[in-house]
Amino acid sequence: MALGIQLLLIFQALLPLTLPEQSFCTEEDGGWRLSPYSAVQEEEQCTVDKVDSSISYAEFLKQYAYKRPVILKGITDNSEFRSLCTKQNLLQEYGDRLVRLSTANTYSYEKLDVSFRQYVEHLLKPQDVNTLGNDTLYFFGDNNITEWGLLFDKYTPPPFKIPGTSGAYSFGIAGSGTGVPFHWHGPGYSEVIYGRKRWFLYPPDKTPEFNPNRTTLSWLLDTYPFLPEEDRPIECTIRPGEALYFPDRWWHATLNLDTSVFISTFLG
Ligand SMILES: O=C(O)CCC(=O)C(=O)O
Repeated sequence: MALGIQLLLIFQALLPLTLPEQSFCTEEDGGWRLSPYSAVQEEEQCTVDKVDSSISYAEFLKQYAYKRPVILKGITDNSEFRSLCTKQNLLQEYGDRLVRLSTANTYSYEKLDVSFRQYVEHLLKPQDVNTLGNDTLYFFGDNNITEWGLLFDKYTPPPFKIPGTSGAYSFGIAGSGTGVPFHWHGPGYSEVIYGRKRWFLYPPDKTPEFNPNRTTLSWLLDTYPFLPEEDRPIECTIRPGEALYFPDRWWHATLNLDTSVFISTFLG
């Protein structure tokens, strides 16, 4: 690829994206969005199938459950859960509770316990492009079910289960530009309650090119633009009202385009 095109791709990826003004009222963003700019953009073309609530369970099992990712649109109503996840409400209910943060690298062994208020007021911020994943703290999962159970009871997961599995939740909140680099595990769903999350996926037999200690953001800027067409991931950005399903052992990496509140349902 010519150097000029490579520079243009990097420039485009860095170009701030102006969001529509209505996005900034607190009802729309639950009080979470910290900045009117997002450091990174949505993909040019979403390459994950999207289906609406007319899909049957039989069709889900046949077409997607064991074969490929899919985004289910409008399949559950989580408006009550969403109203409980505003910044003001969560700080009021959980501000003094401890949350466990993990580093945002593929093999994340470092953990840090801080109060939820300390996380929200001091650590929740946009990703610094020069900071490594193993030096970035991410709040996702490790949730104390006794403390967060009342909130999780109000969440309605996507209705389609994989036979022989049951669901376990991982809840998180993270700044724009943050995310988890490529990894894989069992099947599950991911939903954003506030914000947007860009997903990158590869089938189990196609190991992506990535550095496990670098952030998804640095992968997007340094690796993604130079991938030949056939090595590009399947990708899409999800927003509230959409649930992304990833099958067993599919590689995936995430990137929060805004400050995001999100929940995964792991089917194990
Ligand atoms: O939501 C995220 O940023 C991480 C989600 C993820 O990697 C997962 O659900 O396995």
